[in-house]
Amino acid sequence: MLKNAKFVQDFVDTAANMYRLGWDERNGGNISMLVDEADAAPYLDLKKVIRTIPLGFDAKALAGKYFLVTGTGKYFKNMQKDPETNLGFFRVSEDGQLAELLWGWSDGGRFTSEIPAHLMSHMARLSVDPENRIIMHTHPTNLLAMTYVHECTTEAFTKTLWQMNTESIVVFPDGVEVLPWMVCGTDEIGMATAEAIKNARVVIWTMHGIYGAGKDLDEVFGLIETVEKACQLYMMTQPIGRIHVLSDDDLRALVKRFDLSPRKGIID
Ligand code: 2HA
Ligand code: ZN
Repeated sequence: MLKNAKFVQDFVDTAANMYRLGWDERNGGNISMLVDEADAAPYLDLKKVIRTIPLGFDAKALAGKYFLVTGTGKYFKNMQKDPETNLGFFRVSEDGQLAELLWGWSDGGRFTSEIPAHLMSHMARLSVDPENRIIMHTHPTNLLAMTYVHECTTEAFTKTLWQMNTESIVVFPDGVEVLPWMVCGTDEIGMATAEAIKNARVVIWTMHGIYGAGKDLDEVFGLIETVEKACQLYMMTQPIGRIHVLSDDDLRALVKRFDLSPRKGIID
């Protein structure tokens, strides 16, 4: 049974933590994980396709690759209890048009409505980081709140988050890309996200949520957690008024201490 595989256990544990933090109300959020064939093979007959589901766009660059993905309409709250209904494991068909379902969505379900943004972001990240395995989308509360009160540009948002917490520039020296509000679940937002995620491992969807990318679940969860912490500090201090934030000199000292290559155009 695939649900006994460590990568499935880690996946549902991560989803449970995200739910616990209040990031994934109702069916909010979705995760996709690129899985090595060798990690799944001991648990599953990879020749046995349960059914095929049209992807709705061309994913030829991912042909033959395996993904574990959350289902559309499914709740993070229920993931641990019932992975086989809430998750699906599929291979992208040779022509890049279909998901070949090998396990999961046992109630007849299908992948998240955000599948274009997920698979297009996998393609984009793999082109700049061959180690990338995870794309994670969620709705952290303070991050969303901040998009209502802060200027929503990549430069302004990145600068503020770096100023709000010492950890920020260390954990995301590539900054955060910020997209304007767009209708979710479309190829258009998928393409915009994929384009942006080439420049940074974090993409913010104004008045909606965040996308994170990286090599494993802990890394991406930790990345989003750190962004959300900076947003929380911003929102907590906003009504009271700040008497200081990290200065450009402070940020430059962190760059030196941790030997970082920070995103250009923010502190110089
Ligand atoms: O449905 O978060 O963006 C889950 C979502 C859509
Ligand atoms: Zn969402």
